[in-house]
Order: sequence, then structure tokens, then C-alpha cells
Amino acid sequence: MIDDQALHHLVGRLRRARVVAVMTGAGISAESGVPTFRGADGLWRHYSATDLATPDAFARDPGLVWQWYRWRQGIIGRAQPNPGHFALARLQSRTTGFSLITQNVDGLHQRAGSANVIELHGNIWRARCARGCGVVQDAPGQAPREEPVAERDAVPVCRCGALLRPDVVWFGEALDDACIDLAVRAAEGCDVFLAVGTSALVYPAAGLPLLAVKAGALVVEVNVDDTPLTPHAGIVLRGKAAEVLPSLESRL
Ligand code: BJW
Ligand code: ZN
Repeated sequence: MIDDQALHHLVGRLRRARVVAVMTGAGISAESGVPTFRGADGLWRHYSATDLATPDAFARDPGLVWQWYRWRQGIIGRAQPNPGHFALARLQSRTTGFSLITQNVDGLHQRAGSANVIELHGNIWRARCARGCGVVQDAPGQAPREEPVAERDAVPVCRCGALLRPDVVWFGEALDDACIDLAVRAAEGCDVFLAVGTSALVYPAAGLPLLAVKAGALVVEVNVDDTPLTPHAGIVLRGKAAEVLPSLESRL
């Protein structure tokens, strides 16, 4: 049940807002059937997702890490953007100053029609040279997956001879400077900041809503559960992003 009073208050603030920033996490894609990282279904075989999203895991067993990414590509390739993604695309089209920051690598915001998405953690549909020769290309294994099994399980190789890796940001790796700069500016310059479907545990992304609070913005959390951000949020909308966001956007 969405808190009607909170929604009403937020509608007023959004109507008056000049600049709106939204940051999304895995929860917004949950209704599209994409597993979150830390939920009950955030496990793959015997590995937790967060154990595989590391440079060490890739150095130890690149084949295992690629298998995991190909498994996820399969799910994401079959998934469709949900009403939450579409509501944010509509919100962008009706708001002059609007930034959409996502921690997700699934590209579902773009498929829902959002433009200029700031992808903090990269994109699962790209691969890059693990040695850093500068090669970035479409990731192998895109759906539909019709390659023979042997090829699917092989680790792709860059033209320089090094391994290719998913073009995503793993634990301990720096985020792209331009992306994080844009995100920080959006957080510090907005009137309203929506944090949607994120556990607010992973930095520097988790610091962005806190920057917005410090700069005087109204911070709104949309999540099915409490997170470390909850005590700092001015408004908390408990519920599924795919239900809360369309309900909010339709009232504007
Ligand atoms: C719903 C819902 C519905 C469900 N509707 N809601 C101590 C030790 C080690 C490291 C650190 C440390 N302290 C700090 C660090 C740094 C580290 C960090 O933050 N670690 C913390 C875990 C402690 N951060 C980093 O390492 C970052 N880099 C860095 O700091 O670099 C410094 C540096 C500078 C200069 C040179 C070198 C280094 C990088 C972080 C990269 C994170 N990467 C991943 C993988 C990306 C690729 C991939 O997808 O495979 O990003 S990990 C994973 O977590 C992924 C996500 O984007 C990210 C955040 O997860 P998210 O989106 O919040 O998902 P969940 O599953 O956690 O939460 C889902 C939420 O949705 C829940 O709240 C649900 O309730 C909710 N929900 N259904 C609404 N229907
Ligand atoms: Zn290379």
C-alpha cells in the first residue's frame, strides 16, 4: 500500500522542482525478472554475486566470471523494461533539469526511452581489454545465444592477445571520472533526489543521496525494504518501483 499523503507531498515538490535527479539500483529491474545482488535470489550456483564482481575472481577464473556474465546476459536479453523504467522515461521528458544515474548494467532504462543515462558501473553489453590497451567492443554472448557451447564458455580474447573482460566496474575499481563527476554535480544541484531500488551499501554511489541531503535537496527513497539511507530520506515510499513510480508520475 503506497503512502498517499507522502505521495501527495512529493507531487507538490516535484511540480515546483527545477532540477530532479534519480539514482536507480537493481531493485528497479526486479519486476523485469533481473535478479538483484543481495536479495534471496542474488546467488548463482555456489557463488554470491558480490564474490564474482571482483578483479580477483576474474584473475583466478576468468571462465567462471564470463559464464556468470553470459548467464546474466541471457536473462537481461529476454527481459523487458517494466512500468518503473517507463515512468522514469516519462518523468524525464516532462522535467527540464533531469539526470538519471544508474548503478545497473542492464541497459533497460535506455530501452524504455531514457536518454543521457549516467551508467556508474558500466554496461553488460560491452567488453574491454583486461590489459587496458583501449579496446572496447560489443560483448560476446548477446542474446539470442546460438553459438556452440564450447564458444559460449570460452574466454574472449582481445586483438592485442590479452583477455577481454566485461566493461563493468568491479569492487576496488575506480568509476569512470566523467560519470562520477556528472553524478556528483547532479546530486549537489538538484531540488529532489529519488533513490530507487538500491540497498545504498556500495560506495561511491551510496554517497550521492547523502550529498543531495547535505546540499538541501529533498531525498526520497523508493524501496521495498529499509536501507542505511532510510533515516536520511525526507520521504520514504515503501513498495515496488514498478508500482510506486507509475503511480507518482501519473499524478504530476
Ligand atoms: C526493490 C525491489 C523492487 C528489491 N522495487 N526496490 C570495505 C571493503 C572493501 C571495499 C570497500 C570497503 N568500504 C568501501 C569499499 C569500496 C566499495 C564498497 O562500497 N564496498 C561496500 C560493499 C562496503 N566500492 C568500490 O569498490 C567501488 N570502487 C571504489 O570505491 O573505487 C575506489 C578507487 C579509487 C581510485 C582507484 C581505485 C579504486 C566500486 C563498486 C563497484 C560495484 N560493482 C557492482 C558490480 C557491477 C557490475 C555487475 O553488475 O556485474 O555493482 S557490485 C553490485 O552492487 C553492482 C550494483 O550496481 C551495486 C549496488 O547494488 P544495488 O543496485 O543497490 O543492488 P542490491 O541487490 O544491493 O539492492 C537491491 C535493492 O532493491 C534492495 O534494497 C531491495 O530491498 C530493493 N528492491 N526489489 C524497489 N521491486
Ligand atoms: Zn587489448
